[in-house]
Parts: sequence; structure tokens; C-alpha cells
Amino acid sequence: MKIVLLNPPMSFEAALGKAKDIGKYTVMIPHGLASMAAVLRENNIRCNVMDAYAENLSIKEIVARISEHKPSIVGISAVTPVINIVHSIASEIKKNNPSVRIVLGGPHPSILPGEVLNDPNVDFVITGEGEYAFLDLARALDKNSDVGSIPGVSYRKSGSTIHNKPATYIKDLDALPPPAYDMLPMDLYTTPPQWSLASPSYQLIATRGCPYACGFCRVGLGEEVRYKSAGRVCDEIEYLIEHHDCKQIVFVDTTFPFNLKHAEQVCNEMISRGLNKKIVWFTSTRVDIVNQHMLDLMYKAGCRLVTFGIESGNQHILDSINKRITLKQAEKAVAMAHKAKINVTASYILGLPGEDRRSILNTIRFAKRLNTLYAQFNIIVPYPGTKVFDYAVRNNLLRHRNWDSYVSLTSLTDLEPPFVAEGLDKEELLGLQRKAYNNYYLSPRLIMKHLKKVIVNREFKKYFTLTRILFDTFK
Ligand code: B12
Ligand code: SF4
Repeated sequence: MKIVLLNPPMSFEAALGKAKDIGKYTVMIPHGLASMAAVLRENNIRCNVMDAYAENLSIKEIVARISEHKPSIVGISAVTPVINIVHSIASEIKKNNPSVRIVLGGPHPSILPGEVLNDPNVDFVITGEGEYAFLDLARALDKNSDVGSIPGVSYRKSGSTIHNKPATYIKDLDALPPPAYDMLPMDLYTTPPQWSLASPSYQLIATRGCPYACGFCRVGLGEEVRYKSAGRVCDEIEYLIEHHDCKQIVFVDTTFPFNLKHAEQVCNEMISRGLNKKIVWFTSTRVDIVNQHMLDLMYKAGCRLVTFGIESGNQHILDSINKRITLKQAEKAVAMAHKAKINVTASYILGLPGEDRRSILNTIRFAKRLNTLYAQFNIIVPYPGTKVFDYAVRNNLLRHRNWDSYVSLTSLTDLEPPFVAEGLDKEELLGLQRKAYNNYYLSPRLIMKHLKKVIVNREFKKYFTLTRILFDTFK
């Protein structure tokens, strides 16, 4: 039995329009596939990872490579905006290799397995974590045995769609083998310039799961947070230093640190192994989780940049999306991070349900008051499985289900926003996003702050790239 795991490509031009160059800077390790590949290998199953996103492969090139590998199963990962490309790839693979079984997994198939299985070229969907469900499915297919008892698997049988009982989430993340980095094109991975503190930079996962259920979000790895031990996290970092000369780690967890105890364990282990002298790191966490002691320790362990999801400058909007934070907590967390000498990226969402021009202007004002080094103003995308999606459907505000357009939206593409809140129209929303970026980054106070960093840290190349991207994007 031979398996190919595929990270599908995405058209930067279609998704990012004039800002397509940004795509080149956001090619990150597909950690889900890397972990699944490691589990297959550990169980003596031959497997390859094809990162068509990183290699920017066309459908033709993907199909040609798959024909060379001659796999019996192809597993493909899908987020919402790539699902249509994934269906096209599945169709082309089947045309050339009709006996290959196609299995889909990842955030989009996990929430809409029935819709995905309407495509006759897709044989199975695995919902939730893929490692063990995929291993069990592959073994069952190899032996031609029944798949009905494998948790997490959906499939067609006699004209109807069967959803087996859901799989339980993996309790002990340390029991997973380390990600199969050796199967990936490691030289191709990049970190967006605003997250980039040193190069080469690689991504890592220290936890899985999130209990918060914010209205705009659904990651799909369960509500219970599971942690890699401090030793395991540091072993993975040491591997990346030894084998790939890693100088920066980007934690792509939904929330890391998630609590003080784990933060202390990981940071102290980094310090005791001297990793804080070899790498710097960046992470995303919540404003209600951090405290001064934690941030000071994070700095000591090498953290230089943190993202807080602040989302809105309006308390009633924060409450309506179930963010469970207050504006006061946001201000305090940013002040504490600055005191700890950690720079901050604040992430905001514009156009949430109930928003109008006034509330968005409030968010822009609030963002300016916080004065973080970077601010990101994303327009809401109602991903299936989120409460915002359900709200849009319920209130007849979902304008289309063209999944290709479910990407970060800007006025630089011709993509139609799938949702525009009742108090706004599309042009106004896009105009407010432009205003947010212009107001934020053209403030003399922030320009001075960045200039100081350019000179003190000699970050000329990074700032040249960032300025070019911003100029291309918002000129
Ligand atoms: C890093 C990251 C990126 C990186 C790299 C993505 C990549 N190649 O992996 C970049 C910056 C490029 C990115 C881009 C986007 N991302 Co992103 N990203 C993440 C992030 C933070 C981490 C992904 C990760 O490594 N997770 C850890 C691993 C272990 O989990 P996993 O990937 O989900 O994999 C497990 C299961 O899903 C499953 N599985 C996954 N693939 C497969 C395949 C098969 C065959 C099977 C059986 C199972 C399976 O098994 C895996 C192991 O258990 C997640 C949030 C998160 N923390 O998960 C968002 C997330 C996946 N991204 C999301 C989104 C929306 C996007 C964008 C559309 C944003 C945009 N620009 O508009 C783009 C899409 C571009 C693209 N083609 O990928 C959403 C997906 C929502 C959705 N419904 O699709 C998430 C969940 C964030 C969120 N909260 O909304 N992303
Ligand atoms: S936004 Fe962050 S805290 Fe909220 S549900 Fe998503 S991952 Fe969890």
C-alpha cells in the first residue's frame, strides 16, 4: 500500500488580487499532514507528502506526480477556499487513476462531510483529527474490510451517506511521533514579514483544541485543550535548529500559552536548554490569559512578538460574538506586553453582525489608542460551522456559497464578500478597511516607532518588503 498526502495549491492571484505577492510570504508547514505522515511511517506504511501549496504546482503537475507515485490512496487537506480546487484535483486524479481512493480531511470537510461527499470522486471524508482514523481507514482498505466501525469516517453506501460515530480527540500529544519534516520541502517555508523576527523561521504546534467558541471561529480540533510537554516542545525546536538552522519559531496554535502552568514549564525548559539564546519566537494568545509574570517569563525565554485577537473596539460587539474579553483587559494586556518588552500585533475583525460605520470607526480609534506595533484589520468571513455563518443564513444575509471567495477580503480582488452586515454596504465596508490601514500605519507616532526599529535592529530588508506590500495593497 502506498499513500500520498496532498496540501492543495491556492491561486494567490484569485485570492489576493493585486496583493498576490503576499502569498509568497505565507507558505507555512502543513502540520496536520506532517503529523499524519509521521504516524503512517511509524506504522510501516509507505507515504509521501506533496506540498503543492509550497511548490505552487498546477493541477496538471499534481496529477502527473501522483501517477508517478502510483498510490492506492490520496489524502487531501482542505480549508474552505480551496475546496473547489480540491474537487477538480480529485476529478483529474480519478480520470487518470480510477482505482485510487480519495480521502478528504481538514477544517472544511470536517464541517460539511455530506456536501463534500456529493462529489462522486471523493470516496471518504475524515472529520476531526486525522492521524489514527486515517491509519485505520488505510489498513481497512488494504485488507478490503468493512469501514463501518472506524470512528470519524464518512462515506457513501448504497446511495446514502453514512457518518460513523465521531472519533475521540488524541489525549496524549507526546505519544504522536514528531512531524515528518524530512518529507517536506523545508527550504520553501516562509513567515509573513510582519511576524518575521529572524530567518530561517519555522512553525510549531504546542497545543491542540480550544474551549472558547467565539462566534466567528471554528478550528475543529475539539474543545478540550491538550498540551505537548515542555520537553517535547523543546525537542522539536532543537530538531529544527540542528537540521534546518532555525532562528525563529512561530507557534501556530490557536492560543499559546493557554495557561500559566504550561507557559512556565515551556519557558523554563527553553531557558534551561539555552534555546532562548539560539532562537526568538512569536505566538498568539488571549488578552484574558496573560499576566505580567507570564509575559516577563516569555520575554526571558525568547518571545519578542505576540498577537492578541482583540477583534473589536466595541464591548457590545465583543459580547455578541462571545469573545469573553473586555476592552479593559485588552488595554491592560497590551500595556503588560509592552512593559515586558514584547511587541504586539493586534488583530481586529471589521463588519461583524450588528456593525455599522460608527462601530467600525470606534474599532479604528481603539486600535490607534492601543498603539501596537502592527494591527491587522480583517473583514469578517462567515466560515461554515461558525455562529456568524448560522446568523447570516438565518437572517437571509448569506450572499453566496461560492467557497472560492471565502478568503481574507480586500478591495484588491473582485471577490464578493459572502456576508455584509445589515448596517453596511460592500463598498463602505471595503472603504473602511482601507481607512483603518491608512489611519493606523500613517500615524506619525507609529512611523517613528518603526523607523527606530529599522535603525536599531537593522531590519532594512524586512521593512522594505513590508512597505512594498502595504504600498501595493493600499495605494
Ligand atoms: C498555519 C495556518 C495557516 C497557514 C498555513 C496553512 C497550512 N498549509 O497548513 C497559512 C497562513 C498559509 C493559512 C492560510 C489560510 N488559512 Co489557516 N490556519 C493555520 C492554523 C493557524 C494552523 C494550522 C495547523 O497547523 N494546525 C494544527 C494541525 C495539527 O491541525 P490541522 O491542520 O487542522 O490538521 C488536523 C485535522 O484538520 C486533520 N486533517 C487535516 N488535513 C487532513 C487531510 C486528510 C486527508 C485527513 C484525513 C485529515 C486531515 O488531521 C490533522 C491532524 O490531526 C489554523 C488554526 C489551527 N491552529 O489549526 C488556521 C486555519 C486552518 N486557517 C483557516 C483559514 C480560514 C485560512 C485562510 C483561508 C485565511 C485566508 N487567508 O483567507 C487561508 C487559506 C490558505 C490555504 N490554502 O491554506 C481556518 C480554516 C477555516 C475553514 N473553515 O476553512 C483555520 C482553522 C483558522 C480559523 N480559526 O479560522 N493558514
Ligand atoms: S478565536 Fe481563538 S479563542 Fe476564539 S474560538 Fe477561535 S481559537 Fe478559540
